[in-house]
Amino acid sequence: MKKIKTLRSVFAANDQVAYELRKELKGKGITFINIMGSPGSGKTSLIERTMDELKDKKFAIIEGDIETSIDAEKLQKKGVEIYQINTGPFGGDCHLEAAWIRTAIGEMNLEGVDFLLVENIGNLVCPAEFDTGAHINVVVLSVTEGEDKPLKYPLMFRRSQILVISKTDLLPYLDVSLENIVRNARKINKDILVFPLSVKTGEGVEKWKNYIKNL
Ligand SMILES: Nc1nc2c(ncn2[C@@H]2O[C@H](COP(=O)(O)OP(=O)(O)OP(=O)(O)O)[C@@H](O)[C@H]2O)c(=O)[nH]1
Ligand SMILES: [Mg+2]
Repeated sequence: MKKIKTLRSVFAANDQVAYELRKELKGKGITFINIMGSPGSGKTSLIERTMDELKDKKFAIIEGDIETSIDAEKLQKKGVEIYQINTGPFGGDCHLEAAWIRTAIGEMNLEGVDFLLVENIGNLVCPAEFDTGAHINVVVLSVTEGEDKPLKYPLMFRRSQILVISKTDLLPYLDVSLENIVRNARKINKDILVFPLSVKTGEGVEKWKNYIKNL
């Protein structure tokens, strides 16, 4: 019987593009950070704050959304090179793929850029399934999402090197402990680096900023 091609080949093709992209950007001295997390977890707010904190670094941004360019328009006000990928017209995929990033950067001016930040589509599952070509994967989990999310959505935490626990200013109003979120995340990925922070109060931002600055 003729072998039936499976989804494995789709991932293999994506992985090849991702591998080449990672190498190409490294050669240009650009660090590519893929920022993932649920809708509303605080990805755009983190990007905004990171750019505000590191004014001596040059950023380029790719915004992934199913519909609208609301986030891109917000970030564009900072005078940064920005590219919008909307998946809505192509079936509304809930993730970004390496080939789409490659197309985007082919149309962007990355001259002198230190960091390419990609805001992936708001989703705690699908974006983790596809290697975008990033050097670093970050998952942003807000405290309001609850302690159990690393256990319920493990792939995201397995694929991410960094966990940003956002909105820590809201902890006093919730039955959620930071320690339990970290413990659950480390059950899935014992090496994950954790940055609890609030862009509202600035708590924890200095540590995050220094980490990014020294990449
Ligand atoms: N209290 C508090 N609110 C925050 C913080 N960070 C973000 N928010 C709020 O959370 C909401 C969602 O933030 P966004 O940055 O838009 O979240 P997002 O992950 O980019 O959302 P999508 O792009 O729709 O997936 C906004 O109302 C922010 O003002 C924080 O540290 N503290
Ligand atoms: Mg956003």
